[in-house]
Amino acid sequence: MDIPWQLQVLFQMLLSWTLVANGHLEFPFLSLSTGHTSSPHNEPSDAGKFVILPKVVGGYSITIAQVPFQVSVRRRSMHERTYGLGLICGGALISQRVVCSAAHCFAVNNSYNPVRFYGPKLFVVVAGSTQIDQADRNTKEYLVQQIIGHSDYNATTLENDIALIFLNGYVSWSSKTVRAIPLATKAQREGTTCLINGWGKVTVVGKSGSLQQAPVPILNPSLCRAIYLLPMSQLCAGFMQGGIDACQGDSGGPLICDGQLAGIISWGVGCADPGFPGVYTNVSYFVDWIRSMNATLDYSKYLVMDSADGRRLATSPQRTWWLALAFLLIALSGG
Ligand code: 4AZ
Repeated sequence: MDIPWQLQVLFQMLLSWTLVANGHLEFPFLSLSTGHTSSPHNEPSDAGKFVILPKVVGGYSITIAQVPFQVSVRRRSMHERTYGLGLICGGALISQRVVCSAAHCFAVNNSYNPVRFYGPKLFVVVAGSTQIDQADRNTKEYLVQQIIGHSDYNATTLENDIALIFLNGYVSWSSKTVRAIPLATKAQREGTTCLINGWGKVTVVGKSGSLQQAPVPILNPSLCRAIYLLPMSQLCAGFMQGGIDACQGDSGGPLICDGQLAGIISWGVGCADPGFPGVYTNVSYFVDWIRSMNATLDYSKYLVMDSADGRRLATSPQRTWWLALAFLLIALSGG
């Protein structure tokens, strides 16, 4: 039986009150921790008390072949030093050159409005990989030509938390583990079970090196408004009882409903805590924005990167020159 949203709101209010009273409610941005830190969360003496821990997101391992549009966005300097390090956010391929992700992943300073976005050279995008720290022959890596963060991205409310990553190269569809996902053009119905993926935190201490997935139902917009004061450009999904949710490091990744990109993992209070579902950018609200931004992109342009260490990168111009030279030498010595 479905619980009416009004009852869920009542439950939510009671729960929030209990959490605040016990000092377990923390907002990532407002830091509303009540400061009752004297009661240690993990002590055996807490047994029997109502204690909410940041907990396992509650997903399961999948392979990239199941979600071939999923990419990771990484800090280039760390990635080039140690493969697997530098995860910033997730993202979803929506065309051969465009990844859709969250604006907050690229914001220079997330506490000032209007926000500025980092330049493209700081990032790499990795597609076709199940493990964050292992590349195989299906793994493709791309430098970034341009980051387009939404100009009305609000670092306080996280409204308009959407960004397009224009890749410095075309994604080939030759690999079965790299594909684009279509955009959802219509709002999702409440109760639709959607999927989230990511390499983000699975426990309070650890990220998963292996791609995780979890199902989350779309919640009633009035319930989302009551919990988080969400506008139409955001939606919330998950379980009021907690246990399954996106978490830090998953942001920017896709919320997939009926095989379409319906949301972008954006924020929430904690992870998988009862009463606080995940908040997502409502992609159907931004389809016109995505199309108009895509129309501004110059598809003939490629950044020439200045790093000497382009060996891992599929689009490295250095590698192309070395290959050309090698072929020339072989041809000359053979003839
Ligand atoms: C984050 O920090 C984040 N539980 C993403 C999603 C959620 C919380 C935090 C939702 O990237």
